Amino acid sequence: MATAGKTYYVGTDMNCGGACLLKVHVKDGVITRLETDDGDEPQLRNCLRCRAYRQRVYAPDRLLYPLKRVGKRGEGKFKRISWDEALETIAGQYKRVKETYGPAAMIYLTTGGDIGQVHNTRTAVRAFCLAGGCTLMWGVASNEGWMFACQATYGYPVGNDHRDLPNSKLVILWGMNPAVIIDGCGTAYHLALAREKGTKFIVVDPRYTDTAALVADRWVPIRPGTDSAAMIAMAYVMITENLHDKAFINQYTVGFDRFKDYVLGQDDGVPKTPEWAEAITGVPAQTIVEVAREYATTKPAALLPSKGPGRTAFGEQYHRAAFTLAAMTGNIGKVGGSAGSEITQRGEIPFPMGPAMRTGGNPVDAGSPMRKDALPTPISKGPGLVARLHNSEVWDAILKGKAGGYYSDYKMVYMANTNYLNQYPNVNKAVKALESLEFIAVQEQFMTPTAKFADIILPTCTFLERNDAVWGAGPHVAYQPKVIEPRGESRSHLAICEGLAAKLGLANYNDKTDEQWLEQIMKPTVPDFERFKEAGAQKYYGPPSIPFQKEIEDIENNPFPTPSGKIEIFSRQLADMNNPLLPPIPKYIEPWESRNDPLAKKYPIQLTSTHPKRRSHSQFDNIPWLREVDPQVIWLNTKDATARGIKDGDLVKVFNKRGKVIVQAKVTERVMPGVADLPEGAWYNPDKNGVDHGGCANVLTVDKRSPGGAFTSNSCLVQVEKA
Ligand SMILES: Nc1nc2c(c(=O)[nH]1)N[C@H]1C(S)=C(S)[C@@H](COP(=O)(O)OP(=O)(O)OC[C@H]3O[C@@H](n4cnc5c(=O)[nH]c(N)nc54)[C@H](O)[C@@H]3O)O[C@H]1N2
Ligand SMILES: Nc1nc2c(c(=O)[nH]1)N[C@H]1C(S)=C(S)[C@@H](COP(=O)(O)OP(=O)(O)OC[C@H]3O[C@@H](n4cnc5c(=O)[nH]c(N)nc54)[C@H](O)[C@@H]3O)O[C@H]1N2
Ligand SMILES: [Mo]
Repeated sequence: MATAGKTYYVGTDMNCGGACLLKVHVKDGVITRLETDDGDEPQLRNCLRCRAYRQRVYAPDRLLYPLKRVGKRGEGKFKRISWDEALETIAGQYKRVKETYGPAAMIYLTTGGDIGQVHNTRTAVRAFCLAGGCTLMWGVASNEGWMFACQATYGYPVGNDHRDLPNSKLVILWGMNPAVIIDGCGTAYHLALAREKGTKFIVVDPRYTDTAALVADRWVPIRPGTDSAAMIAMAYVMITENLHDKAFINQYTVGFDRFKDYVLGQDDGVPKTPEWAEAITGVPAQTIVEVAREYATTKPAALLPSKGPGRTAFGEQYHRAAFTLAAMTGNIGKVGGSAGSEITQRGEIPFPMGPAMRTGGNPVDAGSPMRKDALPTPISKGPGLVARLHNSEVWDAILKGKAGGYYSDYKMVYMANTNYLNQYPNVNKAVKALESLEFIAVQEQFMTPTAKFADIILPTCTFLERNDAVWGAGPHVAYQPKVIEPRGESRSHLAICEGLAAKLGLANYNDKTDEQWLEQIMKPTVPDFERFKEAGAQKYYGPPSIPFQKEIEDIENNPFPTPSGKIEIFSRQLADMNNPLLPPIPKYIEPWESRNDPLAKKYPIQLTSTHPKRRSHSQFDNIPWLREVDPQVIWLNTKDATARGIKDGDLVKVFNKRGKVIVQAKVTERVMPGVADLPEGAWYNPDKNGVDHGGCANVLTVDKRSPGGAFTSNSCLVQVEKA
């Protein structure tokens, strides 16, 4: 525990992917000041959100006591109750629902919150699995399309290591914005190092991002959801100009000829020329030709596609196309190259599992068959089960149940580490679904739009009020010491679930203190645990890890874990599914709600909802300093704004058939015409007519998953008018 005037180094975490290092000054049990890593380079420096964390810990609206709803769902009227009553009620409701409808009727919803080793989203999963099971989810909002594409192409998912950036002669940041997106602490620093070394940068993004402003030699604006068309046309240029690496393709891949037939139009009569792609993507054919030539002739070159463009209808095709280009240029497994994969890579650090990860299996999963469209790989084992609900389909499943073809009827929801109503598509449908449930429990730090629908709220403490550790893509591991006592009666995730487990009658839920767990988890990684605790972090300075290096250096002895042992440009597993929406080679498939959709006549603007600078999703939306720094606005191109009589700073109405949002407009050339961007995560704040004044993008998004499981928030048509 803190003594007066002490300083701690604390690994941070709020599902931004950072795990940066915060320097916390504590006096008399109170946090007095926050700074950041001031140790050796590369430093794990915090961004604006962590610098404002003191306002989060001491926020006047922190939830400090267990609460019971006394008003209507969504109204936000609650009264204080005891922990005993709160946990007793939840355990009683779970038992009732399980006995009346079966365990699948209880859905556990979660995303990230803090992803510590001891306190995380799995603590409640363990309790419910031991108590009889519950419905779990699949379809990670971040990158399910990427995961699917990795399984099909490489057999397992691997990201790129940002320490390798300065080794590239050319980097193509495809929808990647690391100046804002802290998905791996220090990526922007490594970008800057590469820039200093003379690496060339191309940024492909509908927006002129902060990253483009920082490093781009060339900005290529592209219509959302059309990236696979641009990539396939790049392949056309490489093939017809004989620029592809035939030796690499022959040695390491299977099925290139099938892809080539499609690209040249030999199988469907449509050659995928740059002109073909221009009509779809809005990128001039000449630009596609130039980028293709540059990527094919500069060695080594890293194509780094991010998750954003994959969060579209058929998003998995974009990832498959990127992997194919990386193979065609022979950049996979090479220093300074890339597998065309994401940039988050935790390198060589072991990632042992915390206590709550050991669920012992979910009885609901145990009885379930596999989905027909799940790949038969070990990674699909859980997520591929019919019993799992896709994150985009929860509201529909709650409203329709078995009658709608779902695995169960659903009666109860337990939510932890998520602002689910706000963060998943179609908020107006969510409201109806949550209103229809028999019981809702929420573990929260704040009265979020989701918490307002709870019957019972359990107050959770922040990472500064409990002991934990985090793994980061520095790469590094960081300690999270408890620097102050939990505020009010708030508790850690493990403590909450320990209490819940007791009420559920589980004797074996937990037999160790946080410290004992930590020591056990950390030992393989940090042999000198005491020194690690003092320093706050262990950083890895060695050479970058290169994805698939061992496979490429010696494929005979290190085959890819695919059926062919090679990189599968053509996937037999996908061919066997016989699903035209999951083709065996990467293809461009016209997304729903694209600009060619007949719906575009009524709703002509393509809406993206990017990840915000001042928030981690919806976290920090209520923090005054951050609201001041970066107000919630919709980016609108000057041309579109002028045509609608909208001026910079005007309030506008953004709407489609799913909902309506009133928000301020930022009129700018930094987003291409026909596209608008409303960052995700602003808190839903409806008036009595259900019109949102908070700027919540998911009021507008479609609750439909892509065939491979990708989240589709960036396939969304809207109209914008002056409010
Ligand atoms: N500051 C901050 N950092 C975060 C988070 C956060 O909330 N805030 N969240 C973290 C999490 S959990 C995740 S999953 C990652 C998400 O990381 P990303 O998915 O990379 O982030 P986004 O901002 O959604 O998208 C990145 C870029 O893609 C562009 N884009 C959108 N649609 C398309 C498209 O169809 N084609 C192309 N070419 N570009 C497109 C956007 O304009 C944006 O600049 O970020 C992590 N880091
Ligand atoms: N339209 C649109 N929607 C999106 C996205 C998008 O790009 N566009 N991105 C999606 C992605 S990639 C993701 S990962 C999801 C994120 O979706 P969520 O995880 O639902 O979003 P958060 O706002 O991070 O919500 C976490 C909540 O957990 C609470 N919480 C409870 N306990 C704790 C704790 O111990 N620690 C912390 N830190 N928080 C706690 C926080 O107060 C907060 O309300 O959103 C998805 N939604
Ligand atoms: Mo995410």
